[in-house]
Amino acid sequence: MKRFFSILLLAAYVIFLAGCFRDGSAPETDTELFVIGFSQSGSESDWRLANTDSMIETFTEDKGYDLQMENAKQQQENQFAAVRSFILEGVDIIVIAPTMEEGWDTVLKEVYDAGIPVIIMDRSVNVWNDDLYLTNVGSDFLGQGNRAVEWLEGQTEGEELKILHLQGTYGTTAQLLRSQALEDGVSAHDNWELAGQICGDFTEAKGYEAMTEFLSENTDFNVLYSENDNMTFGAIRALDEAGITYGEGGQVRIITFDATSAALQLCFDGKVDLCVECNPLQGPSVEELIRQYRAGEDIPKQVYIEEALFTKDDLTQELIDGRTY
Ligand code: GZL
Repeated sequence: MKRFFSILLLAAYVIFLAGCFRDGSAPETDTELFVIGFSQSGSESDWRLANTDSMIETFTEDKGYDLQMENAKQQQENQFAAVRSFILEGVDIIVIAPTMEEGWDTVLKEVYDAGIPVIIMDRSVNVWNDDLYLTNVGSDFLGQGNRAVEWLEGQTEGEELKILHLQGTYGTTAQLLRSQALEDGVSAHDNWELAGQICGDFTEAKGYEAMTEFLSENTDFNVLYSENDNMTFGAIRALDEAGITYGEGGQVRIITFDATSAALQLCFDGKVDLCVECNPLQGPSVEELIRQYRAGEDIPKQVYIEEALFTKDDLTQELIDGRTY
């Protein structure tokens, strides 16, 4: 009789164990990867490609991460779809490099209700309640623009300035705040005026198209304030075709944002007057914030990345060659 109950007990134990692995998945172990759903806004610029590389190089499997990246091709709807797929997948955290600032309330509420934390990287989102995300790590875009305006003030004491404003993708934080800084600067100087405001969508091709179209009607400006390097590269091509000189001793001073190595080289060669750095290497900062979150530490709602200004005097060929983007 005892033998019978032993067999019965053993049978019950075997059935119990089978139930633990019903779905065939292994039990949770400390070797399980931390899954990051990353919605990248696009591939529009050298800056963006470097930003993507920084995330891929930081969140590797041998460091315990499973980085699942979706590229939105600069379309916010694609980001919403990616975020919703991350919710369904039950990732451990979602990182978003947003296209536009507006429009995020609904999908971030869905993430919030699913209990998944969100880190906003690079630009910002404008939502009714910032509890919908853990933190925003990125650039101080208004500070970038204000430093560019201060530099221009210092370079052109009292000169009559006609500024052509080449803007990035409308509605992105980088465009909104870099534009605000210039518009505030123009309002504060009676001897400054905007020769025009055109949009290059942060790409070289559209920067070239927008500049070419503008130059067909107006060449009366002496400053180009271009909201990223790739648009600047396109604009320079259009200036060359129009026979307009720029940079050191040229008709047009050029201010450009991002400080990619190609732009720094133009600055060092006297073709561009000011490079305003916008640091794309944000993977390590995001990783540190994730570490703080997993450790239950307090996290600031806004974290700014260190950035600088470069003129020709600040540059050496060695510095440029040593840049990673
Ligand atoms: C800045 C980023 C901007 C870059 C552009 O953080 O949002 O978008 O300045 C990029 O190069 O397209």
